[in-house]
Amino acid sequence: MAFEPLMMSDDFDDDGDAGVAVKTRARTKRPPLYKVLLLNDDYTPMEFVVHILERFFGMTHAQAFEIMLVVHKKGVAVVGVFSHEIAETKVTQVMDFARRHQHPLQCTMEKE
Ligand code: TYC
Repeated sequence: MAFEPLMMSDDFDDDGDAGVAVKTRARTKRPPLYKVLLLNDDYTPMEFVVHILERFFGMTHAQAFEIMLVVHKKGVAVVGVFSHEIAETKVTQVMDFARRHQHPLQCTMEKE
């Protein structure tokens, strides 16, 4: 046949989008952050807590003393915010150090 009708399936846009270009934005989600919390107890010496805050959280003595007092008075304080891996490392470092010195200090993390 000289003029064979063109079938949709031969060539044309038959996917129902009428030729409209649609771009989906690649979603780059920031990873969640985690708060590291220090808990009060009746037995861990204040100076030991101050030392932990200096050693593992890079605080000056004055900052460390201030945060230690917040925990002592309020029961708990956020001592830093980190990626999941770093937060986990901080918690482990604090818990290991406290256990080695036989203090009952507790440190935990929670999603921000
Ligand atoms: N409450 C403790 C005391 O009186 C001091 C302390 C502060 C303990 C902060 C734990 O996370 C803590 N010796």
